[in-house]
Amino acid sequence: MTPVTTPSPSRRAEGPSGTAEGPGPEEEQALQARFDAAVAAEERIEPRDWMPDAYRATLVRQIAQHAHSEIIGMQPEANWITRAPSLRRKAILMAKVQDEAGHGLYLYGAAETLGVSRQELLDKLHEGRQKYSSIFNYPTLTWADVGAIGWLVDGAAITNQVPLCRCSYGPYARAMVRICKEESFHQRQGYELLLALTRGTDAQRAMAQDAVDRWWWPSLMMFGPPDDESAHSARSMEWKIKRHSNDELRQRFVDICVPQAEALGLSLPDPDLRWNEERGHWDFGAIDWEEFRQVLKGNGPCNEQRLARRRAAHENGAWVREAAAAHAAKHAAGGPRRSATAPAARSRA
Ligand code: BYC
Repeated sequence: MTPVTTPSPSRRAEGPSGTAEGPGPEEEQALQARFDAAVAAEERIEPRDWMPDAYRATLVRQIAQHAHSEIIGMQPEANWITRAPSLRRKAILMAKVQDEAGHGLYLYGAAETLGVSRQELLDKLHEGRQKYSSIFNYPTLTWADVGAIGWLVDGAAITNQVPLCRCSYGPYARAMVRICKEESFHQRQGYELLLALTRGTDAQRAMAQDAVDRWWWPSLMMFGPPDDESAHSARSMEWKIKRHSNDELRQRFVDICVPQAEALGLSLPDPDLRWNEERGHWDFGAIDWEEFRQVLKGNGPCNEQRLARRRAAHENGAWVREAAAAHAAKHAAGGPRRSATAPAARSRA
């Protein structure tokens, strides 16, 4: 990872000649030039550095969508916690679902460094004003879906997210390092689960194949629309938020999955899948972009259910937030007295 840079005063929002209204046009130009140079030099942009409004807005949009995806993504797999076939599988699945909650927290934290509050972002999610990943609007019909999600969905997530560890915005890049390590464990557990099924009975093999058949195409859609329809890619790549285009990462994912499917003894549901010697990549069939558009519009198989569940979870947790706020307020009021007694309390322990 590129070393983190300490913001120099000239990169800060309030420069030496800055006013309460912000920098004047000349100073703004200098700040923009400094920002461009920092991005070109692979330096990290940090929260207190000056940044263009559109860069900040793009980051808030992407990080918020990413955070929402992590917490909505807990639902399809949590559906199987009570029905996991063994204590070992249950413990693994619980740990994975908990990890996704943690990823959501790191990402909401990263978004907050850009001047938005978590509450504001959650309100937008609950009101359908911000998106989450299309993939979580599909149902988990059998136990094998847990394996297919781990192998394909987490596999796609890693392919997309490893380059985000080099994102130009420091807090997002650093959050991604830990997330990717955990996603890598998730991907392996999915692969191992499918391997166990494919080495099992005919019914287990059929269940694994059926899950892969249903999750393959939605996993390819996770990478976003094709490059020529991707509204944000060019700008995000200029700013080094994104390092590769949607189609590049999708191709990388297909190339990784084909040999893994062979090793699992499973087929991928695409008759057009063919090795292209000239390109050095696997060719694959046409993606149903109309399905993708419908899912984004809220018409996927589980959109309503996912949002309703999320809103209910938020409402049911109101008392925890209120209690935490009351606790914090109480301790803030009694802060100095508490710190004076703290050593004595420790020595009695
Ligand atoms: N689903 O210009 P584009 C996980 C939207 S979490 C829904 O290419 P961009 C996991 C896009 O937002 C997985 N919407 O956009 C969790 C934009 O709409 P707006 C989440 C999508 O941002 C738990 C419009 O389409 N990963 O893996 O340059 C358990 C045009 O697209 C989707 C991340 O969020 C989609 N699939 O590129 C297990 C990674 N694709 O905002 C696993 C971070 C596109 O204009 N995000 N849209 O209304 C990214 O890397 C990028 O945001 C994307 C899209 C590649 C997803």
